[in-house]
Amino acid sequence: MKLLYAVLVLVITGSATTTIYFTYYTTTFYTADVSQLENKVASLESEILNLKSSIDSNLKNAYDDGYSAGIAEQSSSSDAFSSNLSSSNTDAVSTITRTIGTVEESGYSTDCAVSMGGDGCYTPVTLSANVGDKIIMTNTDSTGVHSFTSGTVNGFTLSSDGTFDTGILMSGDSFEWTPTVSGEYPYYCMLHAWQVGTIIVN
Ligand SMILES: [Cu+2]
Repeated sequence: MKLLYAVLVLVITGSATTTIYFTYYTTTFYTADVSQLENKVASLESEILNLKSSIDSNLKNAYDDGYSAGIAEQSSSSDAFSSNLSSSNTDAVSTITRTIGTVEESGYSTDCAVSMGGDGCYTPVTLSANVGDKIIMTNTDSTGVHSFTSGTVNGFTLSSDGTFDTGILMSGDSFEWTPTVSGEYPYYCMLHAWQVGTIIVN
């Protein structure tokens, strides 16, 4: 009977001890696990926050870069646009350059004069042009000096009208005139009264 009692006590004590130990063990590990998990969650949350902030920052940088690139693109294309615009404007008033020269030795002889049966002492003796054209008058006669003076000659009387006047041009010198009004513009050489020409502006 004593033995049975002792066994019973042993069994109960053992069981209790096991239970207590098991409970302690479980609780300890459970607590440690929870604590570990909590740490892990906190660490993940912090990681997520960092990632979020990094994404925000990258997005902002990308937006800023894109915005700058967009502005640069827009401004370069607007430059291109305005340069196209101005070049097409230039095209619209496209300047045609026309030239008139003086006939070789036209200062020494009246032979070139139309009135003397020649083709004219300026070449071409009659120039057709349009308003806005660039007309370049050049003394192409290597032997003398001449002028292109707008106006008329009556005998030896020179009447300049002031529309244009190159003044005396040495051989090779040029003068540029752009007509702004259509009409017929006679001109002459102030040094050689037989030397006359006409510019017809349409
Ligand atoms: Cu002349």
